[in-house]
Amino acid sequence: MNPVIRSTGLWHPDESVSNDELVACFNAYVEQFNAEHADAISRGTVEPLNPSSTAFIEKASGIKSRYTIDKKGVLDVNRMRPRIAPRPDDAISLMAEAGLAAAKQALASAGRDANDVDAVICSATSMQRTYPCIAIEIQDALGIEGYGYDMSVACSSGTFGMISAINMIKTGMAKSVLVVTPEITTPQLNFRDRDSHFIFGDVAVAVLIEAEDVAGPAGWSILSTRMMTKYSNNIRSNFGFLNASEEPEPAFEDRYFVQEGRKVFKEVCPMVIELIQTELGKLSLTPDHLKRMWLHQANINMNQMIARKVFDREFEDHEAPVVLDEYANIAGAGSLVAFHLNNEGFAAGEKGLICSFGAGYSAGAIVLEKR
Ligand code: CO8
Repeated sequence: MNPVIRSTGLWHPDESVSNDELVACFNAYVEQFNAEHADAISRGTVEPLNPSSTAFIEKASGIKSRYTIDKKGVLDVNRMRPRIAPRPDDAISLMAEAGLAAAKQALASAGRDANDVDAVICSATSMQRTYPCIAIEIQDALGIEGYGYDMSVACSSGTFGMISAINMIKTGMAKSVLVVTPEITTPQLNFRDRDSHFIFGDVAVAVLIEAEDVAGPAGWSILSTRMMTKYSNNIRSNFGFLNASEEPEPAFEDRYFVQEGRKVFKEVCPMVIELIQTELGKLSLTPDHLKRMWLHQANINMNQMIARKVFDREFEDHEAPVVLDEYANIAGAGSLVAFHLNNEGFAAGEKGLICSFGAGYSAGAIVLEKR
């Protein structure tokens, strides 16, 4: 059966942190650290920390703000990480709550309820816990029969999750699948690291994928899908449940996101350009057949380079829309949030491409046609 993207939904926290606010906190931390270690710094045994700047962040990344689940904790110079209240085991988890809000919006905009959905996939960079699955929690909260499972492929979590759902529909395993990507990234970010403290934000996005013979909003046909991975250590987190048994115990800092940003930039851009060109070639399409590309949202300069090379010309903003100015890097949700917020104005037959890329390395492409 042919799969159709029927609808999407979005959730983000109420609170947003501007670059100026983030930099003020970071620089207060730098001053505090340098004052506390003044003697060691003057002896040359401790390196002084350097301040961050809004101008650098905007130029290097294009990010202007990011949503976070707890602004107060992030901007508390003595804490610099969100504060999450523990919940009892019978309360819904934070990730499920975020995913649920996005899922409800996707279901409402397609006029669906729980009885219409066969399966839930929760696909995100990191899971709040390994079991029971966050997907099963969302399935239960919505009252969906059938099944749910979690999966994770870093920044390609959203597209790989969608492709899994697309294949379920194609093989007849399911008629309607909800893919939910809650990215609660700010607890994984080292807000004391000058190179990366500005990069990530919190969000959740959901996509409803159904068989085309199920009556509903026109939606989007899937012309092709592509998944690729290529091992790289340049974006890494060593966090996991084995940490508890590691001896010596790892430093807390080792458990956060780390990257070689320059190398990522240099290696991922050509990989993604080639992937998009190959995918279009397989469909005998040229880039001019694409009205829009919804790209992963990590860095404005990366997105501009990829779009310029793929279109082989200067392009208009609406041809490769940017949401990272407001949302920052939202990991596996980036290309899908760009799609959710910028998919109006397509006539039947017009085409677009969703493309994710990031840690792994991983990249996923889905070529769409408006029905
Ligand atoms: N303020 C002021 N100056 C700074 C700052 C700062 N905050 N940080 C660095 N600088 C300085 C450096 O010290 C350096 O100075 P100098 O030239 O004197 O040595 C200068 O600025 C340039 O530094 P960089 O070379 O590091 O700067 P870049 O221009 O390369 O920009 C970026 C850095 C923005 C990180 C850029 O390299 C980039 O975006 N690269 C791509 C990264 C990317 O796409 N990563 C994807 C990761 S996301 C992903 O896959 C998901 C992972 C899982 C999610 C986990 C959730 C937490």
